[in-house]
Amino acid sequence: MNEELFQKMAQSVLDGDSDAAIALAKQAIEAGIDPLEAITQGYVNGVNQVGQSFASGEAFLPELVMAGEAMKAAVSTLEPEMQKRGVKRTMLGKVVLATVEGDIHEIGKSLVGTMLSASGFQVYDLGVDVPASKIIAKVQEVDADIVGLSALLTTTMVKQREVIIELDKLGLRRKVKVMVGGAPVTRDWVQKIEADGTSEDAIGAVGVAKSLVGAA
Ligand code: B1M
Repeated sequence: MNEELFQKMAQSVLDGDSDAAIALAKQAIEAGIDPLEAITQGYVNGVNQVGQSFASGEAFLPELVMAGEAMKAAVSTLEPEMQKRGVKRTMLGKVVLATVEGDIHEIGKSLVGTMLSASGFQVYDLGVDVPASKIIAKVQEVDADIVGLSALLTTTMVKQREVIIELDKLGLRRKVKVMVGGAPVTRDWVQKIEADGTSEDAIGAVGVAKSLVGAA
């Protein structure tokens, strides 16, 4: 039964139908389905298919935009339920989170933020297309434990390195851990830029963040 709902969720994203995506999200909440499962087994399949069609030239930017909007609408609808289900404990640490400069992909970054905050981290989400200077200013302002940098484009991954270099120049690199993520990020890249951790998904990101603050 859940399978059927998950398929409809993927289809709503493929159709770029935000209303349907929201209605299905509400249906999932009423049925007691884990909201993260709805995202990963439902909507994400739709957005991945659109991404593939876009890469192969079968879909165009408007389809990509509409799929992104539908996905975003679904995640926003499910977000309060994710927060509710999170087991809040003592504050585990402060995380400054952003999608790097030049990159406007926000869905994965926001999902990571929601899961971190539902797990007990205080998250300062600076949004998308955020310059290194703004990220570092926030790290200093709130005395962050972790800075989380999302990048979805091969062309913007370099900005993750830029933040690390800037932190280093200011003598902050030892003080703050850097977690990077996003579809193009590989283990090799993480080693190359000397980041402290990465994860392929939002659940994994919570585990990595916990280990970075010694709470795992
Ligand atoms: Co864009 N886009 N896009 N896009 N888009 C990709 C990334 C792409 C792979 C599509 C493709 O060609 N197959 C491709 C990148 C190619 C590359 O560089 N390798 C691409 C392109 C080319 C572009 C444009 C350049 C298109 C154009 O204009 N010609 C343009 C760039 C704009 C810019 O940023 N400057 C563009 C624009 C857009 C939209 C705005 C239309 C829209 C985003 C809407 C929005 O966010 N509000 C969009 C979308 C939707 C996608 C795809 C289809 C889906 C991304 C997504 O939301 N996935 C994407 C293809 C794909 O990934 N399948 C694609 C769902 C989300 C839950 O997963 O973001 O991967 P994800 O996040 C995961 C993990 O990566 C990880 O956990 C998350 C949750 O599980 N994670 C972290 C992410 N951040 C993390 C941080 C961490 C830890 C884990 O620690 C800090």
